[in-house]
Amino acid sequence: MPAPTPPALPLVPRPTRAHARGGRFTLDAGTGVRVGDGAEPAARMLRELLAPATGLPLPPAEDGAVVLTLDPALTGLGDEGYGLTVGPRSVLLRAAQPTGLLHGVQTIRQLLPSEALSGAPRAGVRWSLPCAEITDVPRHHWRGAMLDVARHFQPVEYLRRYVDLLALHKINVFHLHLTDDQGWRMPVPAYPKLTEIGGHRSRSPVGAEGDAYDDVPHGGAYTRAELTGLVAYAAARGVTVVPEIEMPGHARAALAAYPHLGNRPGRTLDVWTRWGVCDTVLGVHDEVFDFCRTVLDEVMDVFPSPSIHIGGDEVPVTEWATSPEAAARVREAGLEGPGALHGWFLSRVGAFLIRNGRRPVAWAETGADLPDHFAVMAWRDPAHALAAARRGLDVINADHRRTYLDHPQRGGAQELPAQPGAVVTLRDVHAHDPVPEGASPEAAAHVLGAQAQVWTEYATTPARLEYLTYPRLCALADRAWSGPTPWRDFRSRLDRHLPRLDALGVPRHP
Ligand code: TNX
Repeated sequence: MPAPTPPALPLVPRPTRAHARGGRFTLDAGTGVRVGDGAEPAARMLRELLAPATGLPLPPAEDGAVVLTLDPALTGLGDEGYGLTVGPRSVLLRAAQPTGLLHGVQTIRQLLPSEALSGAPRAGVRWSLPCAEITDVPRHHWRGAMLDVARHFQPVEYLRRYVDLLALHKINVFHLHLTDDQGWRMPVPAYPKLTEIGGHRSRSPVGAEGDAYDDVPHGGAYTRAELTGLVAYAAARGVTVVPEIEMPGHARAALAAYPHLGNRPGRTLDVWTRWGVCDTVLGVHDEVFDFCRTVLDEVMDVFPSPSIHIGGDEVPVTEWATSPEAAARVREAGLEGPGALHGWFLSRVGAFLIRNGRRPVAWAETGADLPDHFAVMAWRDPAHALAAARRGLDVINADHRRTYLDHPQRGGAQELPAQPGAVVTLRDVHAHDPVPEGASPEAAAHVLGAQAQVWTEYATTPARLEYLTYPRLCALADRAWSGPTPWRDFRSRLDRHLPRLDALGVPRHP
């Protein structure tokens, strides 16, 4: 009789290679962890993640049945890969780099009964995992999720939970959209009014028509200590926080605080109370670049991320086209017209970041007006990602039709308020190939990965954010870590993953 096919391992994202073996390994009060050099952070994370539900102490022990080791010679595993062998009497987790161990710990967690993810003690559960042999290396290095805390502010405690959920899915970039027309959330000591004034708006639109308001003031800002704490918290979970400061557009909150940075001397502005694209943009005079450098110095001080996002999207030239100062700048820089100030502005600020050892990232179309050292976050059209990669720019594929989780996940009145516009289904997200169709191997090598976006015009609370984020982010994580997986395979793994989200109390979309 042929041996029964072992059940597929219900992991999200799907590992590169995984074989279930017969039998199970059980963790109990006596299980110890043998912790190799450099594996302490992973051991700590394993203990912290499992303690609330299981109460297991998992103490360090020389003869522990759970073994965590770092071996830099395992170069095939790269910076983030890991190997996991679960036998009836031992669990062996190996990686070349510490981040690989962290990802492996998330896999161990997913292999346990879903109750293991609960935040409260669960009695009467046998904490066992199936025997298996797994080798797992991510397909893409940038597996991101962007959260917009400018349109609706969320406290830092919530951002930590958001990071926890990203780490569960091996998402390694948390892109924090810190500023926009409707709010500035990061303190900069040299410009205190950015948060004092720019951190508050008098009201917000209600409904999608844009002509009704709630008359409820909205505001908030982080402290520097909260942000540095978040960076450390995320790093301990294998997640890099990539900050974004929007310029030269989506900057109305900054202009409300410091009107002299704009294009109309003497004008005062409010922090914007509408959604959409705002005509008011930063000016192009020298003080503006002093401001950008000072802000970005503080940003680099708080965020060690190799990449710094400087916005760049949706910049109307209305004001530049009629500003004498902008006209003078166009002449002096030998530009074709005010439209060329966009690329000129971003190149200048980008060059400053590069001099400081960071890589500028921008929401851009083809990147045609950006110098080579930029990474492009392509969002508007799939053709843009291809054009940018062909030009030799690094690309993060954030195609709005596949990755904008602020859009509803299905049509119909049963949905919570979401961005008006196209529906982005779970299947759309799962079908999102970070590598654009038609890319040569050279162009494909410039695709860093994919990212999901949660803009928050309509996502006012953590519950709404999570309803929009899950389970669609599971699909993005699968695609970005594993590459293409058959839809039905993904669906069946997801069905067994949803109880984990439920155990974590995620108010996900059904
Ligand atoms: C476009 S995509 C924007 C955001 C909005 C979003 C709504 C991009 C870089 N800009 O300002 O929040 O659409 O879906």
